Amino acid sequence: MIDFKLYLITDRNLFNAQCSLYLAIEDALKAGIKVIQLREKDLGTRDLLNMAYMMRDLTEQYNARLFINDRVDIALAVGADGVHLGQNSMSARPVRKISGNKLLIGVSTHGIDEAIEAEKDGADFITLGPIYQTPSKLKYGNPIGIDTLRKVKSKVSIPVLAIGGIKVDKVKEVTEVGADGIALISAILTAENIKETTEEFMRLLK
Ligand code: TZP
Repeated sequence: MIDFKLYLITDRNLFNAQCSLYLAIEDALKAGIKVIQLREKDLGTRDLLNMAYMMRDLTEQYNARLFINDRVDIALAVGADGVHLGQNSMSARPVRKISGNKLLIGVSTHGIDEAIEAEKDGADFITLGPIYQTPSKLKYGNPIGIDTLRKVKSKVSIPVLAIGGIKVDKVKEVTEVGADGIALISAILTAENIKETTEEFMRLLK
């Protein structure tokens, strides 16, 4: 069951040292965030596995869920709660076959067709975006806008989390067109006060 509305995604490259990422994540957990996605695409398998164990320990301490981006094997190895699949990952159907009911499955989507496809494949929820301009447009593509979010919401029944350029002042706009929650990186991880910013997002999403 998807009972979270705020999905925080890691990016250790925003920090000078890896330990700063853990401290940042811990601040967000202290504020009460209930799910973290480990997404470190440029790491080799062994390093990613080690990070996944550390994140599993940390999230467990705060009774929060852990998702692993793309890597079903690592998600299963560390006892994560879920896996988050990109458009180049294995699709949800074979992942379900491998993982049975051990993992929740999130899928990154960028438009209506991908959203419908992800639902058909058996995803538990999707992220949809980038809704707004993100810090790295090259990496995440052009913004798809609020209208696409509205249309996707009318086409799929699994939860849709809006992603991409979401700051505190955008929460109202995306939830008004039906977003079930939001997913983000920089608004929390680069905040001056991570705990207070996380609390503010949680309050707005209540
Ligand atoms: N997928 C679509 S946009 C995005 C991802 C992973 C990046 C979101 O980062 P931010 O900093 O919250 O805009």
